[in-house]
Amino acid sequence: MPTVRAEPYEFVFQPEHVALVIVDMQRDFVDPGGFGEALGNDVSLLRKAVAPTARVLDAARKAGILIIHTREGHRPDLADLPPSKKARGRLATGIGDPGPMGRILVQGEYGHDIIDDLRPAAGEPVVDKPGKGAFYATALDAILHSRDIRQLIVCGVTTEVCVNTTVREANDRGYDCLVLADCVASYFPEFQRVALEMIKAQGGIFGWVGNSADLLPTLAEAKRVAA
Ligand code: C5J
Repeated sequence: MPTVRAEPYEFVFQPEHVALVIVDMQRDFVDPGGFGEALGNDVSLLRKAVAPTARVLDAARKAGILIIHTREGHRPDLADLPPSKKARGRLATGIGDPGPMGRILVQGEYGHDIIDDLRPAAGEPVVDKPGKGAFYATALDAILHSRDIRQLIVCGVTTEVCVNTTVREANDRGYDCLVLADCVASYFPEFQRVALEMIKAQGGIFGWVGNSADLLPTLAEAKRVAA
């Protein structure tokens, strides 16, 4: 079985049971001029994860492994937006309101969609999620079960919010997660560091932390085995 260098110890890679999950690489979080920037965040910190994630996405496609994209957002009628989430932050312009890229975090709006650099290909499931975790109120677990997936390679934003919540949900459901440190990002450098520490602490209490450079040769090898 191929292994990938990771912490707290090497990740044993099972090509036939692995999926790539790219969390919430949406314009409203990542692109200049979106909701994230309107909130005062420096989106260049998030954009650092785009190029390495694009390389992993390309390699995963070539290897033929399952690729899942997620998007945080809500129905246009906001029926799935909890009042608590709407009220949080006391924002003058918040979820559901007209924002710089359309209604903020509303399905079908320009800002809600995935950035051009990581656009899903035909056949790659896109999971729309109303919460921070990708398993809550979605079909993700069913999609993974139907393909006999047991391991997740995780990229996306933000490390301490939707990535961490998704990894914890996955861990409780029995999935092994390898989080790629250079393919996840936070608006807050300290949160990036600590969120990754939390995943790999205590013998990998929530999973493994590696990086794309160590995974890419294994993905290329997986392709050769499958070919
Ligand atoms: C946030 C996310 N940060 N995708 N969403 O609200 O992490």
